[in-house]
Amino acid sequence: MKQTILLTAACALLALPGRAQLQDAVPANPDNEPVPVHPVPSHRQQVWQETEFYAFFHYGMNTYTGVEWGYGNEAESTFAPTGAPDPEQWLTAVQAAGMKGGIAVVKHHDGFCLWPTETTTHSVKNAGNDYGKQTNIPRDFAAAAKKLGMKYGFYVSPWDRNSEHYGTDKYVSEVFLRQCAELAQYGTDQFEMWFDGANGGDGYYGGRNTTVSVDRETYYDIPNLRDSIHKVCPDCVMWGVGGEARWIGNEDGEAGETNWCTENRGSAPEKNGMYGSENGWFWLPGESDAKMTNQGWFWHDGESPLTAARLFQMYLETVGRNATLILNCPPDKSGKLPNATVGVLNQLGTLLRNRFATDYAKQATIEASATRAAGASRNYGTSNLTDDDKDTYWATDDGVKEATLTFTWDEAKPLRYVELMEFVPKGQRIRGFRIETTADGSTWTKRGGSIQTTTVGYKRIIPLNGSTANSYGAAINAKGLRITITDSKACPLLRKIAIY
Ligand code: FUL
Repeated sequence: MKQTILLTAACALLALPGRAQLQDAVPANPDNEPVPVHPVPSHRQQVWQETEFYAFFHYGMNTYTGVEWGYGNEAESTFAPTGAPDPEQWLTAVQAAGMKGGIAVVKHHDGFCLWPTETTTHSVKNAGNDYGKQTNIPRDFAAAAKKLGMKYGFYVSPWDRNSEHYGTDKYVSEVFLRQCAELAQYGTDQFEMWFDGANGGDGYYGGRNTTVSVDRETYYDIPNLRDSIHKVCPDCVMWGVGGEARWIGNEDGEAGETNWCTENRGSAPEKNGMYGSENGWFWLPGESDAKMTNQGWFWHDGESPLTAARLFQMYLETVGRNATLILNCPPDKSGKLPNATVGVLNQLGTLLRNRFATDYAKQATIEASATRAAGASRNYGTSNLTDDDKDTYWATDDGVKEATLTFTWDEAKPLRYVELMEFVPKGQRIRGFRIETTADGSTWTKRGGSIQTTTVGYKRIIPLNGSTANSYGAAINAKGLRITITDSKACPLLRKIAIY
């Protein structure tokens, strides 16, 4: 009955004389914009992906016990920093390396909370010294990030080996969800919450000393949690269990050369993490977590940082392969990053700045074999490739899935890298391309060695000499470089091309 009344009302509305005017007021597609290729990213996923390269800070009870996974029975007094933990020092050091933000572990699997939570006594409130008692990592981390103009987020472990309630509904509603809510008091502009996949197993559990198994898909009431977090923190991507970004699946800082931002949510991330799925139903971009030191996630005595050259290679194999890179930099017992770590982060920053200093695409004459017809207030010309505007892009007409972009210079330029970015708000499209250079203007040589030039996605960086490990060898001197898109799901849309 209700439906009949609604339908009748709708028919009456359609018959109103104003209807034709309404249609005229919204003409079809004045800007001749390409239709999206679904799935497409949400606004918060777009904002998140722009962060590209950020830090992980594993610091907490394990820093003082020397283990990677605390059992949950550690005395609170064991947390006794030898100085005041200093998130501003952490973030300043990673900013120098070119990182745009960071995620601080505020509770690991051992359950010890690095802020004065109301949900448990297992927190800094009962730490072993004054430095410990005054510690409040989420508060100081968020404040430092805001001061430095960086993004921030928190890692709060769903698995809690300390809580007597773990495994029951009470843990979820009165401990875990409340902890997530408490963290929002330190800032609602968090860009990512890390919900780790390690869940359930043996632990102290308030003295039960037992094994608890949970089904992580259902136990944490994730849809409800996701909705509640988004109401308070609208740009916060929920990683992992939260289902908004996927684990690349190795912890080596290596994404697949072919890497789709699309995935089927049911697929085990462990299986397909490096590559995504070309025909995935969800926008689920990859994040690669990796360590910048040679031991665990937490600081261990005798640990040393990897070289800046190795970290640069990780950057090429993650950010340069359509993934984000979250690089772990563990503070030591003083609550600060050691000098050796800070030194390597500085060197990495210098490498990134120097190697991507001069963008020769901006000095080139650019010709396209095809360009989409302009609309009333938007054009799709090649100047959009080099204007540093993330909202403009070069495109071809609908149905044109192959095209060549040719960059030429009067004088030869020393070239090493090509960076490509698709305009992903309308979906990831490109599935094949080729890069060639010419020294004399007539003979073209394929570049990139045996690297698969399949997907582009948000960002792809191709070392022209074909090696991510030794990408900064002799430059290729060229008077021309051309990129041929050989296959695309629909007309290709490129937001940026840079040539270094
Ligand atoms: C894993 C955890 O179990 C490790 O301890 C670490 O936090 C890493 C980033 O994620 O799943």
